[in-house]
Amino acid sequence: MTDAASLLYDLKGKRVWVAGHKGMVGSALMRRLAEEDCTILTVDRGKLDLRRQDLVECWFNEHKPDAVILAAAKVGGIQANRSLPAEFLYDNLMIEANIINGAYQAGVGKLLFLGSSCIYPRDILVPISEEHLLTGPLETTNQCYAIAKIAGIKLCQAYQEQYQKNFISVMPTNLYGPGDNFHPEYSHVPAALLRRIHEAKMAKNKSVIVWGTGTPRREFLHVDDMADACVFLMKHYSEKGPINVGTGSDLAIADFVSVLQDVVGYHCAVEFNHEMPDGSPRKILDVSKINNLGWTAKIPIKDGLRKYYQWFLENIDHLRK
Ligand code: GFB
Repeated sequence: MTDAASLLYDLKGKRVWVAGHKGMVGSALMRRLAEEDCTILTVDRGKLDLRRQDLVECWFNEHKPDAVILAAAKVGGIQANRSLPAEFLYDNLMIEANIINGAYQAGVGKLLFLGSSCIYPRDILVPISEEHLLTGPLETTNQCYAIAKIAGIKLCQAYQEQYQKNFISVMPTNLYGPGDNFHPEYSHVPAALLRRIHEAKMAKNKSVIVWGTGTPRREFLHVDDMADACVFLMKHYSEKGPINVGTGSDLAIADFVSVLQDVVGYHCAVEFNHEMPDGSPRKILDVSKINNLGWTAKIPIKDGLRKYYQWFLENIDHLRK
């Protein structure tokens, strides 16, 4: 990592709460923060329901974190977003409102809120830069999730402006990696297709089903790169507006399938199911802002997907799904 930017927040000796430490991003943050000289705080979902304001406030009072990384969220792929809009809106609004306001009340010095690239308008020129927030209509399949995440960004911004709190928001592109959810319908596309191609290989099937037309393009970032970016931004970013994190390149879903077939070592025919949605046609992020601060993604997609498949095989008996 290049530390070209000046150090704005020192993690050394700090008590850092990783909210959502068992999720894919949260567990990558746990691995990455273990390299920093800080104390990591966590709490299990069974012990603290983040949707309950009173419980979240008590937790802050008792544990007194210096810093918070808000990686807890209700997340899922295109079909989960379409099927569960109430949970995607309600759970995410409650979690972020409770934690961001709780952090303000408890005098937390730094907070990083994780958003998503789906906050940006659907039909916008790519690569999408941070200024495009709220300049056009959202993609309908994940509108509720996007609105919740936009509310979180605005909440961080409002506490910055009104109370000079160092609360920042970070927008990752599509992520994949260890700890991903492999639910056959509700997962994101990397997990869904990795699993389906692997199962086709095991069953020696002649074809594999891929949703939509295969033409939408997506940018995929390994979650270890994402965790590294979060730690970098905790230290070096303190602006009011969101900052994008991605690789700077994307590929069509049809091409992504070929790469996954290489990785799994099984090339069969691909059947596109046009009944299923395509979602956003293209949403590659403009990552010049974070690149100019001195951070770039390091894990090439093929290497990342090979590691991902290896992890999948090693954990096949206890995957989240
Ligand atoms: O990761 P994903 O579900 O969500 O990817 P989004 C959806 C794209 O992959 C669509 C295609 O173009 C799908 O048609 N696809 C092909 C598949 N086969 C499959 C499959 O088996 N499963 C899935 N899930 N997709 C998400 C948002 O949008 O982006 C989230 O819904 C979040 O809320 C995430 O913001 C970053 O990329 O469309």
